[in-house]
Amino acid sequence: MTTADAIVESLLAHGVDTVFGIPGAHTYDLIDALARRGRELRFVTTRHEQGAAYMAYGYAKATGRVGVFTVVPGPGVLNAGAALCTGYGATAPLLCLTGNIQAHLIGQGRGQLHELPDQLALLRGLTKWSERINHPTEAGAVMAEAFRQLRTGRVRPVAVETPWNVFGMSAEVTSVAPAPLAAPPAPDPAALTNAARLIAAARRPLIMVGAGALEAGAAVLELAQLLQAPVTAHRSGKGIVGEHLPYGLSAVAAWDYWRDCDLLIGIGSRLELQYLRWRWFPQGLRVVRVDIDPTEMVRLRPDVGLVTDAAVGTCALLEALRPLVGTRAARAAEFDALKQRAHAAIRAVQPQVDYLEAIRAVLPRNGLFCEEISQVGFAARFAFPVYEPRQYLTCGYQDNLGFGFNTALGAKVALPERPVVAISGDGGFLFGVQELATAVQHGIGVVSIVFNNSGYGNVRRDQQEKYGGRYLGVDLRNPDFRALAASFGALGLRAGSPAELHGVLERALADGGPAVIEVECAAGSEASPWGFLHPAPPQAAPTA
Ligand SMILES: Cc1ncc(C[n+]2csc(CCOP(=O)(O)OP(=O)(O)O)c2C)c(N)n1
Repeated sequence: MTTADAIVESLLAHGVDTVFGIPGAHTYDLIDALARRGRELRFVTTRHEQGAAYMAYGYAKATGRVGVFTVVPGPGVLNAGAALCTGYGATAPLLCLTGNIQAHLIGQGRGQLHELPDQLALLRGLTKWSERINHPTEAGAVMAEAFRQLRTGRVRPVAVETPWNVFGMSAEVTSVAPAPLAAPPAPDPAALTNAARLIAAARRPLIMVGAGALEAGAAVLELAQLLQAPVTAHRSGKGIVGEHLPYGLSAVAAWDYWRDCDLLIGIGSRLELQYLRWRWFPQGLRVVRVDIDPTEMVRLRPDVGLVTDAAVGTCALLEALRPLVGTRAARAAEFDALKQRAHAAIRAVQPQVDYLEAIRAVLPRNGLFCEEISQVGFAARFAFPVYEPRQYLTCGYQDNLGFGFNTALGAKVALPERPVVAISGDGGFLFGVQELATAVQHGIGVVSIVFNNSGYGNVRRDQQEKYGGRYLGVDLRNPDFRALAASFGALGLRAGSPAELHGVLERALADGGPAVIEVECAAGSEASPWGFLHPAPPQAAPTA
């Protein structure tokens, strides 16, 4: 078997069905091996490596399965870099397959095609784990380790590089089978007892969930019911306990509750909302964390930490708590009042909230919504309710422009039967607009809503508020978005108000193909969402 064949056989053995990417000389043997297995493995060619990597990210985030992409070494890897760091920050199982220059030339600096001084070091700086396949006999084991890394511990991208002349080299390949996976660590019994005691004694606990809890929804809901405690999320954990349920609180409603909270239970979450955004803590607050990553317990030390998988840890807590906690009086009415107050308060963020309500009204309950850093995207984090985990696709802490539309395409490739809507500003949309060609070529029916305020609106507001209105680099002269979409062969539409967007979005979703809807907003006309993302401390100004 050649190395390239062994890599492809390994992908199949690990259940991969789609590879995103762009071919190039170094990876021709890999591309040909993929072509020979074209019936089992779909290849989605993109127009930029950033697109390939974000699509793999969207595929992974929408499903929890490994998202695979292949790019040429050097510039191809660098072009994919923003998506790799997004995947690193936002807990995505991404596999990057790339090449390198010929094995005997690596590290010599002779200026070979696509050469980087030390590509493997670069990849290791962007991933959880990266390795080189030096010979076909190593291929099965390296790939199995890549998948083991993707499926154990904290989920983060990995990369495998193969020198140009090694892809086509043949040898006896003994196995491409998956490696056995170790069970997640069981929670420490003493810590479990301490955590249960703390939790049982708390009067007003708050449960905070993040991307690490995406598969723990049922257990988290049971914990919320047992404790009569609300559950909140910032962006990655949205939908784990949906806001349509009594216990699911938006971040704005949760901030209201936070004033009198006495225990924070973080499950699979970095607690960015509380420690970086709210930055105010009720007196005497205790913290219990459940996280698979032991370094989290050192970075942000809780009163009690359980190093384990989110579902395993939450189930263990439930078992330990049941004998300690009787039946508690339902607090649904109290939570409902918080929801109503939050709903009324966020209505000030216009026109974003009205547009988000129009989208929510049209997008079916099983639909996926992909945010992007923009005035509407920021508001979506607290004003766009979702019903299930993996329905709200986010870039996590990178907050990187350009991730949205391309990520939504990958999600739609993974889940073609589900409606997928991506929102962005005019700035962010043009970071990845070339993938409209991919959408049309491969029939990927994402509906993109572009809120056009003729500029990098968020920066414009910052320059206005913090730099006396000395604007630089924020005004954008845009294309005609309808004509742009049409030139690619996509549907181009326009909406001038939330009511109009309602009908236009219905039409675009019914059409089923790729569509771009432009929504014009006057420059600087959007209310700031930041008061809700970084609320003022309660003493200074009570929450809205
Ligand atoms: C990759 C990347 N480059 C630059 C930025 C800095 N940045 C943050 S918001 C923003 C403006 C976004 O403009 P637009 O997409 O039009 O959305 P708007 O704020 O106008 O709604 C910029 C440039 C970023 N977040 N990510």
